[in-house]
Amino acid sequence: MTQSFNRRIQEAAEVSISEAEEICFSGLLEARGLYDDNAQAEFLDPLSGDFFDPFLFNDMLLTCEIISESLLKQEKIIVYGDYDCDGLTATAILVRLLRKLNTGADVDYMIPDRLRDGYGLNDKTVNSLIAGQPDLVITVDCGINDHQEIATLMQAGIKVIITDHHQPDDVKANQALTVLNPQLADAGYPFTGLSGAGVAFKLAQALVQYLGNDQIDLSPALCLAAVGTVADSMPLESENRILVALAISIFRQKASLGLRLLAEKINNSAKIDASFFSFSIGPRLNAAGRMGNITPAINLLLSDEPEEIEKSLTELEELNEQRKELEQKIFSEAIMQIEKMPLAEKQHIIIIADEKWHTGIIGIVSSRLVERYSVPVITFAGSEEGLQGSARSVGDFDFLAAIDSASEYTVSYGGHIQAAGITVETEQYPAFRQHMLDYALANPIKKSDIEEFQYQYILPHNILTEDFAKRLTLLEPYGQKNEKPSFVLENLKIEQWRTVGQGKHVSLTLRLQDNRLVSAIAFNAQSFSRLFRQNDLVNLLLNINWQEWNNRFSMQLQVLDWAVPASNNLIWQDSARIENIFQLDNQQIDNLLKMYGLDKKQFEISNEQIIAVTKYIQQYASELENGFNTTLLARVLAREMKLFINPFILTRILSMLKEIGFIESDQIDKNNRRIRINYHTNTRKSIQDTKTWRNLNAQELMLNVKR
Ligand SMILES: [Mn+2]
Repeated sequence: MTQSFNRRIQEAAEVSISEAEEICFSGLLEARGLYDDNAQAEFLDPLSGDFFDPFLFNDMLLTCEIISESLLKQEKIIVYGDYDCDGLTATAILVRLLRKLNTGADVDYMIPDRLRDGYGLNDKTVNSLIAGQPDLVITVDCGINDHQEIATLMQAGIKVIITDHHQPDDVKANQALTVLNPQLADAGYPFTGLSGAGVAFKLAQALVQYLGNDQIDLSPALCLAAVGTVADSMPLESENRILVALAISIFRQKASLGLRLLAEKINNSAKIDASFFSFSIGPRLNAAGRMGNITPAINLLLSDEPEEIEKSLTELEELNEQRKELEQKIFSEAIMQIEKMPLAEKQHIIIIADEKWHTGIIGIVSSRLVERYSVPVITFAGSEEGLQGSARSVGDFDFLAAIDSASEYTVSYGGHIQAAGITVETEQYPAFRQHMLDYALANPIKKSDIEEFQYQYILPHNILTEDFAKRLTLLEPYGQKNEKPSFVLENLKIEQWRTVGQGKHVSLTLRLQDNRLVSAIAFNAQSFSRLFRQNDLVNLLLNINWQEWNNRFSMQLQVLDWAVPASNNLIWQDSARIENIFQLDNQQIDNLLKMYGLDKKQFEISNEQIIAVTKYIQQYASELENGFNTTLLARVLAREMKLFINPFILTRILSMLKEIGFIESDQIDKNNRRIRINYHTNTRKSIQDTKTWRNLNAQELMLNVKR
């Protein structure tokens, strides 16, 4: 998709700016699978889109009949939810509506405790449900695979309705009266991407219609459903796109008072968008469940009393602070563990455990570790059954398949390719860990950032205008299946740069090929300042944002990644090719010299170079351990150590240092590798005893190294 986009963009270079922008923009729509004009128009105007009829669910009519009868008979109804953001908002949607209908029915809810009960129904929660003697239980965001528990409830004379959006394992085993789940093959519903809160919202729509209760405003329910949808990472396409876009447009006015006050407290002037739901509201609501005290979160969503809401807000903020502190503590302890590990135990997967860690936090810690180390991670904490782990993947690594292969060591596990939960007995942990290390070694992740980089949209400089930035906002709200587009701009000249935010970020002024100046920000870009200097050319991967500041909108470029543009020196430009030929020719340089007319001097290695590389590795050991681009490192060395060096020479020196046991090293992909100083070897060979030295010396490439 991107390749054809880039081809079209090259054609666009021949036409006027407005035509080029047109081609570019429709390319972005096509990349979203939107080809014909109607589909594109619908996508660009989600606010006038229509919801699907909720009665398309085969079970919807019967569900409404059962609930309506229960309401009329003033029965006791319990909504059984979940402790995460989706489950909480789903619970709130139904409880609020059923109470609002005000038939005298006793409407209550129950949410399992994340730390004590875990997700869904189990013996314990079923017993306390039965003890409450309800007439009707409606599950939200859970229940689809709890066959035994549902059967027990039904045998106890309790009517059960399941609403859920998780993948069903065995439809026939289900004994509930009705099931609303868009994932069921015979659900009858045209869109499978609803969240738990989305399904609850469809039920709310249907009930209001069924009861002929038009005066009930479903806007608060819509906003709750949107928060649940985004927080649960559901695809923002089809009905979800309409739902989220609508909710964003009315949120500050029509969301329930609790949500509105929460948003105000977080940031009174923040732009309400999908990322506000996922990064600001979601984590705060989730903090309650993680810390084992769901009350303030659900009260916040259910209440319309300002005082009660204020109290819940304060408690929720406290829980969120506690969560953050605990997260930081576990995260730094995890890093300390990882730093001490030998490279082999962390280069393809990281598995760490501490019985003292908190099971409510390990999921976030795993995610942060994935971000830092770019490998799949499982973080384990102590639990009743031994160790409970949370797995987060990266690239194409399939966690479910990985854990499947180690199932003999587990008590239980579940989840999907990207994220999974695992429980193992403490005695089985070492075997489980070793199995997973072996598995990851045999099935390494294929995706690398650098390869990704090549598959982004390459944007001609003249299209980068405020108009274009503004137009891109039509693609919002961004989220799953509708990611914010990132663009590559090639050969930008660094006119000026300075560090901001206590040296953590870099603010750049860049000159475009048409001579205009634009500014960009690179967050957490400490290494950028060592890699580039004023007047350097750079290729940047960036987001084009249209941002409001003091009631004024402007274009803001956010740098996501950078690379050195191709130069005309082959050793620098295509070090991977040089390397390839060198290896194919049995590590002889004759062919290279002949084929490309290169100068032999460029391949000669001196003592000074070896010493400089060694010093540099010692100084920046921890950084290099996380991976680096060989070409970039060669350039840094050349500049900082004031030294002639290139990627070829650097690679040879690294080989020698590996062969004498000074470093361990592995290749991430053709341009990137990781190295680690090997502090444990005390029987080091001398450089001259290495295979690499002997080979290069035989070709008269080793200079002034004393024998
Ligand atoms: Mn959910």
